[in-house]
Amino acid sequence: MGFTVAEKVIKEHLIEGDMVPGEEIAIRIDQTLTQDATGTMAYLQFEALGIPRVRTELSVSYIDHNTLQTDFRNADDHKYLQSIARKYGIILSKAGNGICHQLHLERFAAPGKTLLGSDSHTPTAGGMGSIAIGAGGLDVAVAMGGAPFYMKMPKIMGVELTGSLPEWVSAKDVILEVLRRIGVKGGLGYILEYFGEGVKTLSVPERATITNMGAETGATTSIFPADEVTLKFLKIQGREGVFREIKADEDATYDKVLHINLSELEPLVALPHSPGNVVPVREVEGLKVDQVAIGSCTNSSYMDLQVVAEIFKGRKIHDDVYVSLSPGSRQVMKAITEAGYLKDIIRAGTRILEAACGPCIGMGFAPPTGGISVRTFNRNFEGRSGTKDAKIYLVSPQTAAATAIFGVLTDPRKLGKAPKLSLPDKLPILDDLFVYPEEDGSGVEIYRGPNIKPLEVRGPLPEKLEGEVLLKVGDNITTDHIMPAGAKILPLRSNIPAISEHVFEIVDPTFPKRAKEKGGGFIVGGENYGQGSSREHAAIAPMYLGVKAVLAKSFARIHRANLINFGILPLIFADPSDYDGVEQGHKLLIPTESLSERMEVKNLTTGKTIEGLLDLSEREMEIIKAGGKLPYTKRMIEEGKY
Ligand code: MIC
Ligand code: SF4
Repeated sequence: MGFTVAEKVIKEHLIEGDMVPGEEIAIRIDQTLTQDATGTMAYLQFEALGIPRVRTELSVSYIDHNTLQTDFRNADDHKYLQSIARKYGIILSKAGNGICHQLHLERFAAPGKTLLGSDSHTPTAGGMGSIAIGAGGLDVAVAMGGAPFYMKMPKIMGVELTGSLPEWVSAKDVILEVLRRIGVKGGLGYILEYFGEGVKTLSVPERATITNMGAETGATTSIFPADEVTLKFLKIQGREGVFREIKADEDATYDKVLHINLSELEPLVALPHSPGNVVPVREVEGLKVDQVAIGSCTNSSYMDLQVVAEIFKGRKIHDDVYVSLSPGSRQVMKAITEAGYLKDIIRAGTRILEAACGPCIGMGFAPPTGGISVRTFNRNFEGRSGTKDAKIYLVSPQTAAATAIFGVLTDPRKLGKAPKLSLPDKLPILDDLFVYPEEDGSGVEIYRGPNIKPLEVRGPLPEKLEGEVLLKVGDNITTDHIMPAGAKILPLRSNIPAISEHVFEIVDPTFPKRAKEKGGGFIVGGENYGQGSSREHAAIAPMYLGVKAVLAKSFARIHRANLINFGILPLIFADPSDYDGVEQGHKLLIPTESLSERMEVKNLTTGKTIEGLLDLSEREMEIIKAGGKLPYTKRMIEEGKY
């Protein structure tokens, strides 16, 4: 039987286990990436492992999430990251260089490589034919130390593309269509692999838009084949040397197949507050908007900005609308400048922001009270924009630009003939904001500002877990709910005691105080608990507040791994209807002398005992018993197993 593209790359990197869906496998990691907001913690953990130098082929530390430097804390973190990179053999991408995923695609991603990144949109590099997976910072730290990455072998969902995109319809609409069909949980346990005649009609950056936002389906990653289109993009980047063709075998089979005829697609929009809430733009056309934000790792490549410029040419942004643009990288910025597009964007009235994540992570450009913001981004979770009651609509650059002109949500097909878009034969290569490490970093002093606090580690698992249900929440709780980001909270990413004061802030601001008063306790959640960002702070800060277990109907992949990594039990209701019988304030007792697949959860308030499933591999059980992955990995290193 033949192999799919994903299976081929996994097979080449397989270290342990069988490639049977659902079984635990370990793969070798060639490349890692971190970004500043998850990176400080990842590198503190890497330091704690005591390894003198990274053992990957390539590790890059990007500074792109928090670049505001509103005070010493953020600037200190950047200096810390730079000193770490010099010492341990990591390439540093300085603030202002661009967004990690866009830069990695341009300068480092390669067909057939494995990439582990401490950011959930790491699958962007799947557009290049890499197996690129998002994970918590600790998993990335361990991979930098040369250890394999463990995961359950995913099933493969083939997405067959036929036809070609009509005018005004873009790659963003393709991934919105996938989300419309399978929703924010539909990719759980899968790799989305694109195949079919339509694939060759999409450039690498367009493919990357699709694999990037595949994260919103809950998929482990998404991947495209590496073909002549990939080679063309690599040539533009002066990197054709890393090309190799990777195509699925003729007789490859998929566990499930979605068919999408590109020719039948139309402009789509994800309505608040979920990327899975997708409808055609024409159904909500006419909605008055306050803001349009263009950029993010989903839509800030050359062609995305080219189309915005073409639409803005000779036009003016509507008086009632503010428009921002955060370019994906300096390469893109320079290219649109040289092509003359930037002047059309500026003349129309756009506010040009830095090449960074910016408004996507709530770093400025927050909408007004109750505001409507139309964005080319990938997430529209409640409160993420910085304004709790704002409503965010996710669209393509085409729809965003048309909306900016008319001041109301607009189907871009209204604009008449669409401009022709294409990648130029050459893009400017600007590698000068990458700082390369010292040959021998042993003498480099690590810079540590006063905001960097020591790591918090949980001790070994006690014989029983006892306490109150501190909070009960519903389905699809995101890590933005658990551990919000934004300009106020991001500077605290290297200071767990301080950041823990903001846990669940937008759900229940009394949570941290109550958790501390009660000496910790439990959280009860619904389906897909912890979807979204990879931020391990959504596990570390609750751990710091004494959270012992989360009892939910189901978990999102990265957050589940983060809970285990920090010694918090992820329990699944064996009978989902038991969710209704556990309320906030109930006292629970979970005997933990021995861990097994089925755990007793005694509700001391109601007197009822229910069952919680502990769906952990043996290795994960050991991690929980050790009190988390850091003590576990240290032990493995001491025993010479890594
Ligand atoms: C996001 O898009 O939610 C982030 C901010 O990039 C996160 C990482 C973080 O919280 O630092 C992600 O996607 O993992
Ligand atoms: Fe940055 Fe937004 Fe992309 Fe996250 S989704 S990496 S915050 S641009």
